[in-house]
Amino acid sequence: MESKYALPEGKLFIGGKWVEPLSGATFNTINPATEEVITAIALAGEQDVASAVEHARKAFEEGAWSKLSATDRGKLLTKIADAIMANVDEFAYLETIDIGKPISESRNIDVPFVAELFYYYAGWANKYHGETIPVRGNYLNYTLREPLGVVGTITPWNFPLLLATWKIAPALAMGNAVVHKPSEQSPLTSLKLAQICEEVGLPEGAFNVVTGNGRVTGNAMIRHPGIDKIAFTGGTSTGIYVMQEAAKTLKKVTLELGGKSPNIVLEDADLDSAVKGAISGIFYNKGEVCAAGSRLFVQENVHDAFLEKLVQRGKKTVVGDPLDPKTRFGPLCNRDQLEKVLSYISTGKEEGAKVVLGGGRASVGSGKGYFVEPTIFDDVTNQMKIAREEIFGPVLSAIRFKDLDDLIAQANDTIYGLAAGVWTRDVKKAHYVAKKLKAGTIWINTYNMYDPASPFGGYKQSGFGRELGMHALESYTQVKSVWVDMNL
Ligand code: TXE
Repeated sequence: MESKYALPEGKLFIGGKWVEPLSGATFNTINPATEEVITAIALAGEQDVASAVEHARKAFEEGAWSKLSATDRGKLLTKIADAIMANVDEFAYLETIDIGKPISESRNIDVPFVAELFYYYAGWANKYHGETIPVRGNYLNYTLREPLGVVGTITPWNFPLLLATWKIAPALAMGNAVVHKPSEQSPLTSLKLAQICEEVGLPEGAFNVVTGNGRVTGNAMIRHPGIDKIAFTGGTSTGIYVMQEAAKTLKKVTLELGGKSPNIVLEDADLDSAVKGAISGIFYNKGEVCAAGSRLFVQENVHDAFLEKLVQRGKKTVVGDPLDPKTRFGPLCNRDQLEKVLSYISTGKEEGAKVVLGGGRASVGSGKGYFVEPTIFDDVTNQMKIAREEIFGPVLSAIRFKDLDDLIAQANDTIYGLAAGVWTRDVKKAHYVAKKLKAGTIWINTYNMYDPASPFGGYKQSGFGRELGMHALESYTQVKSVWVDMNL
């Protein structure tokens, strides 16, 4: 471990204990800013996953976890949130060295949001419940809202702890036990969360962490008959595979997948605000954001003026050391991602799009690290590969449109439907476009807004099921209808 912040090296967190993997296997996690090994991480095999599921099942059926009242579960989630904030610097540091996220974002946005989520779902623990229903005849009918059992969470590397918490917090709040697999690219903060759960006295087996890759650990999870639900965030092709495998044991599945979200500038927009929104919509978190506004639609009569302002502002996005508090743009998460993004940039050039900003690798400090320049393409058409496929990096494709009909047709012409932004001063047009777009979240005169209370999820191939807010609770519970004969 390259810092004073020590985690148990090469161990899994199962049944409330730190254990060596039965597989005997480990892998290294790499700092993308320096390309150095941070630490060895356990690679959980099939037996390890089976052991985690067994402990989770026990916690759910008969352990101390199963005996807690909903109110007490909520209190524990509050303690987790408090402990996260008490360790905010350590969490932020771990996230930043693991995936290159600027420390200003880890420290001020991601980790506090994680704590907020635990506070938010702590409040729901004793408030999402059944009802009595006025049925025909002299019968009492009521429903019990019950947890599903063991929930497997499989999460990506772009917002490691945050996206994991979107699942873990509501799952625990509703009384499920969780077996969590973070991405192999970003396991550190999930291990730290396990330490916190241990520290606050979460009953053993309620939360387990099995680190490892998709091929071994992930596969073992989606195939294990003892897991009742898989909550997944990741690439669309992986999501399709997860759903196919989960179908074999009829697991419930929620999928939050990729996107190619339109960020739309109408001719009457406040162009300066729209420029800021377009830049943060694509360069925030280095564009490694499922909801990134990667297709920028600009109405043709303001196109040239807008692009000029956009490029000027884009030039201010300086690539730097993610541990420097002033840095707003760090390295991509891993070498594969770097190569993928560079290859899309080459494709864009070959397709005839015009690079107006960036367009290559960036060099920071020693020259090591997976840095790429913030890149903007102009003269893109919606049919080009760079406008159709999720790049998952800081590459913006600017596309022109004539009028609202043309816009709606182009914006919806994608397999994805995760999010969209609309910039306009015309309130009627704003709501008209919001209604017409096929996407799970619409931002009007803003972008990338999230709150624990507001639902998030996809239309079309961006997945299904809603995370956050009370909508998430539905997918971590099931309803039992109970009938009582009241006839004397
Ligand atoms: O994602 P994966 P990767 C996209 C993005 C990126 C590409 C690949 O375009 O370039 O996906 O990234 C686990 N069974 N997104 O490889 O593979 C894996 O270990 C079970 C978009 O990181 O989808 C990790 O924990 N699990 C996305 C999680 O799935 C498996 C966010 C996500 O990994 C598995 C991330 C398997 N067979 C990537 N294979 C977004 N839009 O939010 C992998 N996993």
